[in-house]
Amino acid sequence: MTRAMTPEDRLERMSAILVGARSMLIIVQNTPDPDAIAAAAALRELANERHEIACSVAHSGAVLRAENVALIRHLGLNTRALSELDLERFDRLAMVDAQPGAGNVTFDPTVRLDVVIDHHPIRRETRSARFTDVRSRYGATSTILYEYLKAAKIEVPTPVATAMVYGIRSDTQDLGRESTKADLEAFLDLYPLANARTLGRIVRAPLPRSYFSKLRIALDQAKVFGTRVVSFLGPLDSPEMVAEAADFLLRTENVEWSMCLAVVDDWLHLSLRTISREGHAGHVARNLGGRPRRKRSCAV
Ligand SMILES: [Mn+2]
Repeated sequence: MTRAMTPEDRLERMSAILVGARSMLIIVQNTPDPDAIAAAAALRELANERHEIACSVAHSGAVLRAENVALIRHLGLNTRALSELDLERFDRLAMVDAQPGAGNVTFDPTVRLDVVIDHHPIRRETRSARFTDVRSRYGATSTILYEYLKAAKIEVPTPVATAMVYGIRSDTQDLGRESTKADLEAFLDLYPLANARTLGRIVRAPLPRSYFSKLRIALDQAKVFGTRVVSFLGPLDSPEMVAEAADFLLRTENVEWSMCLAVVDDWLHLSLRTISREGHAGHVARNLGGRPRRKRSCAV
């Protein structure tokens, strides 16, 4: 019988892939959320401290949510546009909190990645990566990365700890949903290292007035059908309110599913949320998208 892999085993396996590199590009989903941003910062910390690898973080879309903009600024992360980068210039390519071929990341899945660390269900394209650690049981990728930092005995700097606490909190809805013992342990270890006041400022980052006018449209247009609430926001200049309104409307009494839609630059953006454990909102959203005849996008 083979012994289960320990965090130290995993660290050594990943280190074997990273050793000798001078530079690494860390790729995250098109519109990175707090967990993706924190996981990228944590991998950068590990690669930096343990291997002296200079890291860049890249994604394809724009970061629009005020909280995420504030988090990136706090970390001093210089995020780059993936399409403007020559991947050949980096010694290593990593992806965190996403996988090649997934709908939320615009990335050629035939490009071989060196490292993939994620907590979504494993994808076929991921298996060609040189090192993969995909644990779909986990509530957050930040939790997985924390195990590496701990195994490497790296003292997590305050901004990174603050980001990781936020990443775990937001992906698990304050540890109330889809979280495991590992998420709670990582949270409890990281919380004393984080800056709670800074986190409070990030979570409640100032919102532009346009946020409230879009929220008003979402609320005005919301229609409840039994246990479902649907809102079509019409044409918008940016898509972030689609997901925010879907989150917000899911709190409607007796509602189990929320769906918001908007048209941005000829793309139909759709966000689907459910409180149902068997709901599989991701699968449903993909089926709704159907075959792309015209431009479409699924922001799940
Ligand atoms: Mn995540």
